[in-house]
Amino acid sequence: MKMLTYLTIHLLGFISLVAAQLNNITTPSLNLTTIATSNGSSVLECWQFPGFAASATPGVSGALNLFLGNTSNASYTVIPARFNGGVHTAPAAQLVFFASGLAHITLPNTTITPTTEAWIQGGKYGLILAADTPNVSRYGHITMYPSDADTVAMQVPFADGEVPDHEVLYAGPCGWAEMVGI
Ligand SMILES: *[C@@H]1O[C@H](CO)[C@@H](O)[C@H](O)[C@H]1NC(C)=O
Ligand SMILES: *[C@@H]1O[C@H](CO)[C@@H](O)[C@H](O)[C@H]1NC(C)=O
Ligand SMILES: *[C@@H]1O[C@H](CO)[C@@H](O)[C@H](O)[C@H]1NC(C)=O
Ligand SMILES: *[C@@H]1O[C@H](CO)[C@@H](O)[C@H](O)[C@H]1NC(C)=O
Ligand SMILES: *[C@@H]1O[C@H](CO)[C@@H](O)[C@H](O)[C@H]1NC(C)=O
Ligand SMILES: *[C@@H]1O[C@H](CO)[C@@H](O)[C@H](O)[C@H]1NC(C)=O
Ligand SMILES: CC(=O)N[C@H]1CO[C@H](CO)[C@@H](O)[C@@H]1O
Repeated sequence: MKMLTYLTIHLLGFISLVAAQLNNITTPSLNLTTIATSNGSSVLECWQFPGFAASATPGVSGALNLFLGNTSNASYTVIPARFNGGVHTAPAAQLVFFASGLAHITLPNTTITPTTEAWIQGGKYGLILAADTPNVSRYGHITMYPSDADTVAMQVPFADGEVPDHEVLYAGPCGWAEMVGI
C-alpha cells in the first residue's frame, strides 16, 4: 500500500511535469470531433484548430492557450443518467464540453460504423463541436447518455454562428492520435 502510494504520487508528479512542458511546437493544434453536415445531413468529422500559443493572461501566463472564437449565451446542463436525447439538430453552432458522464452520438438513417458514431467521455477529451443547425441538416443527430451517472455538459454557442478557422482532418470522430497531445 505504501509502495503504491509512493508510486502514485511520483508517477503523477512526473506526468504533470511532462504536461507542464507542453508548448505549441509539441502541440500546435487542437483537434475536435465535430457534428458537421454534408448535403443536408449530419456527419461526424475530425476538425483541427491551429493557433496554440503561450498565454499572456495573468494567472496562466506561459500556459498552452488557444483562442476559440467569440461566444455568447453559454449554458450549463445536468443530464440525468441513462437519458435519451432523441433526434435533434444543434440549436446554434456551438462548443459542447462534457465535463462528466458519457455521450453516445449517432446519425439517423445510417448503419452504425466507426465513422457514424462517437463516444465522448466527460473530462479532458470531452470537448466537441456541434454545427448541424436546422438550416443545414434535415434530421440532425441522436445523442444518448448511457452512463449510470449524470452527464454534466456546458454549451457555448459561437457569437453570430461564426466558427473559428479550421481544417477538416478526416471523416469520423477524432481518434486518440489526434487528442493525446494534451
Ligand atoms: C444530396 O441530397 C439530395 C436530396 O436528399 C439528393 O437527391 C442528392 O443525390 C444528394 N447529393 C449527393 C452528392 O449526395
Ligand atoms: C507559438 O506561440 C508563439 C507565441 O507564444 C507564437 O509567436 C508562434 O507563432 C507560435 N508558433 C506556432 C507554430 O504556432
Ligand atoms: C471578437 O470580438 C471582439 C470584440 O467585439 C472583436 O474585436 C474581435 O474581432 C472578435 N474576434 C473574432 C475572431 O471574431
Ligand atoms: C443569444 O440570445 C439572444 C437573445 O435570445 C439571441 O438574440 C441571439 O441570437 C443568441 N445568440 C446566439 C449565438 O445564439
Ligand atoms: C445556418 O444558421 C446559422 C445560425 O443558426 C448561421 O450562422 C449559418 O450561417 C447558417 N448557414 C447557412 C448555410 O445558411
Ligand atoms: C492534433 O493533431 C496534430 C496532427 O495532425 C497533432 O500534431 C496535435 O498534437 C494534435 N493535437 C492534440 C491536442 O493532440
Ligand atoms: C429516408 C429516411 O429513412 N428518413 C428517416 C430519417 O430519420 C428520420 C428521423 O429518425 C425519420 O423521420 C425519417 O423518416
